[in-house]
Amino acid sequence: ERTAGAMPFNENKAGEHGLANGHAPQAGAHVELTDDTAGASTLSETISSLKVGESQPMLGRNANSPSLDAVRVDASGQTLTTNQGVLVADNQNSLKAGLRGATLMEDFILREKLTHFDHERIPERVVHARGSAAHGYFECIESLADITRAELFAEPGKRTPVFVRFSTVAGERGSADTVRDTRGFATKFYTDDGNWDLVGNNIPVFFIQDAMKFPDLVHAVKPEPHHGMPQASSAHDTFWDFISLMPESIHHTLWVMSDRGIPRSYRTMQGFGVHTFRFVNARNESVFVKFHWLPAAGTHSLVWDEAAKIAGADPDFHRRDLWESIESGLFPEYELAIQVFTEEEADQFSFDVLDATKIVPEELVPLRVVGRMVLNRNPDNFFAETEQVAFCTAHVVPGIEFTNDPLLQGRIHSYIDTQISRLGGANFHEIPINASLTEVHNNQRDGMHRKAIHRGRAAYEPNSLAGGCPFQAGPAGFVSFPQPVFEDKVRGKPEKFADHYSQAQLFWRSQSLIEKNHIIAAFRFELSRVTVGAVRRRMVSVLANVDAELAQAVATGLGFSDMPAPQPRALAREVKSEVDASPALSLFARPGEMGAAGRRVAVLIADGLDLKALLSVKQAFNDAGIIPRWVGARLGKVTSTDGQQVEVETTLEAMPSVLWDATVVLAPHPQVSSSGGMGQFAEFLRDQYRHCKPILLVDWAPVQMADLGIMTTLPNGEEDPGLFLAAGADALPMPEFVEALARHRHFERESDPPKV
Ligand code: HDE
Repeated sequence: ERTAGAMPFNENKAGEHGLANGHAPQAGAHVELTDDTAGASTLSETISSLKVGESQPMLGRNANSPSLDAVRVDASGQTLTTNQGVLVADNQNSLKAGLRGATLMEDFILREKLTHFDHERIPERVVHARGSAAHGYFECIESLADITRAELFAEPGKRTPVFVRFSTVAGERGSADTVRDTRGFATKFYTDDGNWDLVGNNIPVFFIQDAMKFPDLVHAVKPEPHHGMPQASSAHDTFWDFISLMPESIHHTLWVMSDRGIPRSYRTMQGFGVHTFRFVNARNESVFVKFHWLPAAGTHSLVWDEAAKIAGADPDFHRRDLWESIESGLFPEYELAIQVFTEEEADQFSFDVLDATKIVPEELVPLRVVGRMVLNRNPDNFFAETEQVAFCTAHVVPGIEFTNDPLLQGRIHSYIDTQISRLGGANFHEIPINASLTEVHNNQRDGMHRKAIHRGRAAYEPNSLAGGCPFQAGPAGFVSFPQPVFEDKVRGKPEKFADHYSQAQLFWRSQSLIEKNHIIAAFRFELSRVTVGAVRRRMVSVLANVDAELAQAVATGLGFSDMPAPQPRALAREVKSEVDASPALSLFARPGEMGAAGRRVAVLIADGLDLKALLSVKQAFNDAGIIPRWVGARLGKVTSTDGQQVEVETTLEAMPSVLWDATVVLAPHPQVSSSGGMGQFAEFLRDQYRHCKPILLVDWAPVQMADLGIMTTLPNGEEDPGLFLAAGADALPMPEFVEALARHRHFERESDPPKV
């Protein structure tokens, strides 16, 4: 029975059951968050590893754009309102005809809340749906005024705000980060002359040559339409059916089957503009240009078994890595390099520079580093910024122009078009993350969600009623390069486009043995998932045109009893590349200048750990910018040999082996086994070993490792350069271990199939 004034069921919700005085909910109380580590008495307070990735991005003025600052909202200390600004008294209960009665139509507060919720989702991007982004700046380090009038390249030291979004191509918005795929690398430069979007990828060539084929490609790689599978994977029939019938795609396919398709981090992959673009200077002279992003952290990748396991252990692996490195102050950095050549030079190349399935080898036209980009701030809100950002290849500024690349020409249309449906109308440029820093003045008006309030009555040009404003800029504005055009209207391709193999061969020849083995294994995996035998054979017949050994190895891997004949080529004559091999195409060509900084190391602890060793490890890692965490079998505390307690920060279960770049085991074998987690410890170490990561074991005997199946020597009898055994805290080989970590992986121990 209800009695006025009786205690409500839930003390925190006084209005529940309508028992509060006169049905009036109490005024909300502001609750201060407490830090639950305050007052902690264990040693972890002083020796906890570097904590990164708190939920709130770093504060500070938005370095990018005042338009973002103007719309940043912070509800701290504020009272709840409706969208009309009316204070909400009760956010727990709908308005009812009596406590057990029906909800009233009149409840505009409930209806507003539900209606807004019902419309929270927008269509995801048709490709590149899964992505993560960051703010930062681009800094010019060499004036390019002689070749382009683009003002962001005008003088050394000039900084331009940027917003960069990285993505996978095929997966849906909630798919895993580490799947095998090309990665998007899209940069919006908020220049003083308007926005320039460089919408690139981490692979310098594309699958197809003509925009006409893009919907076919995407339909082939996306989940098959009848059952909606597989998610975020190219390992299925329709993809390989299409690819094996489209030999122009083989060059890109080799890249994505290489370890470039499974990067370690967005910080460790290159970016490419892919197409040939045009620079135009103030004298209206033009050169061709290709854009390259070179990561300061070097180019590093995962191994396939690891990537597949990470997809389960932490589908947000790359998103988290980007977020946490920015929060911890280890800002991702890239150099911008360009390749510049004239139209006359391009005409002499063995390939067509308008063909996006071809690179310009660095050995033919060297890279020139002209700027650097630093990503130093996480977005405040994923939806408002990362989801709503609209990259369009049509967004160019004076001095940067398109070429006739038929893929690029199609993109100029496609991106704006897709934003109109994705972002709900033609005014997406007004969404703060998309707004240019320069003022926008034109006679475009109205449409869904128009934000600008235009004054005056003349929305046409020419006009006299508004004094002719806004008036056209003439030569100060965007003037298209006057390229002569004098040919027949035609559907077709130039002859050089028909050479599908010479650059695929160049790529293959330029790979190290390790990389070649990984490519073979990737083809084997993907094609093993293909259920139609004829598609598998057709694909091998394409590979036979690239390299006989490659084709044979894949055929053997697929259990073929005979080799299919090479697929007939579109171009009968052999094309000789300008260079025999391009060392720059190897992933190992650019280890980066940051050493091991930013790598994550699991420090496995259990009772009986040596505290002195732990402190030395921590010091060495701090000095090298390496991020350690104390990992145990269970959360709680472990006791060191001298009776001190150390708090376990995460567990073998919560953060399994694949999430770490290396491991240090600080407790001796018997303690590790008795900590109750030996099964997980063994699995953890085996995966570290199998994925070729550095391992340091303190106070372990080789025989104890052998029990886990871990060899201390390589198959050829030499010492494993990534495996360290140390006797006690005074003998820790920290410089050597850090060096081994900087080498990233020790593929010398790899075997196919794996021994461990
Ligand atoms: Fe895209 N692409 N693309 N693409 N693309 C999109 O635009 C398209 C191509 C790339 O983080 C879409 O806003 C066509 C090459 C990136 O928001 C869409 C063709 C390259 C991103 C679209 C291509 C790219 C996209 C989907 C062939 C590397 C993500 C949603 C003519 C140079 C940008 C959207 C972001 C996104 C169309 C080919 C890179 C549908 C028609 C080549 C990085 O407009």
